[in-house]
Amino acid sequence: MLFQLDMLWGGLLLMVATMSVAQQTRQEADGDRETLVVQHGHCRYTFLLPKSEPCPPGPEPSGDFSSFQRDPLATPLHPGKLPTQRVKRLEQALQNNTQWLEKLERTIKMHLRLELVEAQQQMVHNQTAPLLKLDISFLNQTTAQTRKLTDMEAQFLSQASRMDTQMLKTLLSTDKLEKQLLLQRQKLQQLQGQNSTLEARLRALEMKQQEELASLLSKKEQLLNALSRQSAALTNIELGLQGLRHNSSLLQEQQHQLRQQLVVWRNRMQERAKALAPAFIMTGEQVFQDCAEIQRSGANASDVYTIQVSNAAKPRKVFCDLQSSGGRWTIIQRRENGTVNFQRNWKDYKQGFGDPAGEHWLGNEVVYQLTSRAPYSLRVELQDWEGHKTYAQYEHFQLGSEGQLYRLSLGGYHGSAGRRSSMVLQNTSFSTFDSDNDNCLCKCAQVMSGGWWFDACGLSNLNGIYYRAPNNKHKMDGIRWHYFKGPSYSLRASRLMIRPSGI
Ligand SMILES: [Ca+2]
Repeated sequence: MLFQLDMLWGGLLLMVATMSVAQQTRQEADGDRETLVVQHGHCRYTFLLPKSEPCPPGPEPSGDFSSFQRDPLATPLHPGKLPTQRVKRLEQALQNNTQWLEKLERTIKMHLRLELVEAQQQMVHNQTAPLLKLDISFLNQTTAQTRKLTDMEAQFLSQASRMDTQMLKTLLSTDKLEKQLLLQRQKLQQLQGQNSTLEARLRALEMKQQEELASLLSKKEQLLNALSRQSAALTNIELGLQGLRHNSSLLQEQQHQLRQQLVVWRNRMQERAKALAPAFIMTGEQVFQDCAEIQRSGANASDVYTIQVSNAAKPRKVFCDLQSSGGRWTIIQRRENGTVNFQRNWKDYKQGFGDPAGEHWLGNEVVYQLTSRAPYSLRVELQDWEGHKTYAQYEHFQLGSEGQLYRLSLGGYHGSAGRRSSMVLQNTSFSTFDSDNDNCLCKCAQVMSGGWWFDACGLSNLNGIYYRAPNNKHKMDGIRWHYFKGPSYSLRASRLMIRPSGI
């Protein structure tokens, strides 16, 4: 019981404390109840309390708790029963107050909870904005960092891709080099094999050469012995020759005397031949094929004679040189003063033109007939404007027929007019300005003038234009012989003459 009283007083003290905290309190009386309104912050609390009745006089309690010792539900107490009734009322009042306090406590707790929730919400609201700002800032920083990382990753991937490509190329090149190395090794092995074979052959050759060298050395000793013997013999021969030279000088003197006698006899014979020459022509008893036959018949004077080639229709007058270089020459061409025009057509060169006693061309047809019946030699005599003379001689000379375009065939060249022939030796056809048979796309006879055995267009042309000194130089269409005076020097005189070979 005393415990319940303590609790009641505690609850009242709590209520008083609560009420003291309240900012505003209002009391209203309604019948046997009292309405108590408490303003706490924004909240207002209304309490319905039983109306208190006047308490019987008694000892006044001490302290400041007089207002809380009143029992609002107290009823008038009968004498004798006053303590018991009062206790019951107090117990009832306590019970009611206890219930009320519990209700009040629940209400307060509920409101406190609501306020707490609101306060938490407010706190959350107040703190959410800065947090959101922080989040956004952090998010922006994170995004920037993420971008940087993405860029770095892209760069890294790009570099990695490049390195992969380079590595792939390196691997390919390495593979290629390995293959080449393998091939080179195989070739090297083959070469080593060949080298060993060659070395073996070389050794065999060295052995053979050593044997031959030994043999040659022995032969050399034999030859040296023979040479010493021959040297001794030569010494004896030289001694004998010294004796013979004395006799030879005597013989030379006798030979010189004989030559002088021969010259005297030759001059006499020439004088006689000149005296008898008309008789050869006039008598007509003998027919001569060429000048060689004329000379063989006794004529010795170089002059114009008549010949009758076996296949020719009529006799021809020719100039015979019966004195130069053994004589017996039939002249077939002569240039000496430019009095005859050599710019002729094919027919003229075929039949011949000019005077046999002067400048003339004997004719391709008669030369063909002569050289086709017997082997002939050709001699070319040349003279420049400085007085130098030279010659070129061919031991074999023959012309083809007209059907063969008077094709030239030469051989056995020798002479002083150059170390090489200025005429093409074989298969060169004759050309004139109206018959182009040379080996040039051009027409050499028109470019070089005259008729000749042009090649393309060759190193000679003795039928070119006659140029007198000093206008004879730098002339491509003059009388040329390359290996005598060069390609553009026009000569002063020329002769072509033939005779049977073997004389
Ligand atoms: Ca031509």
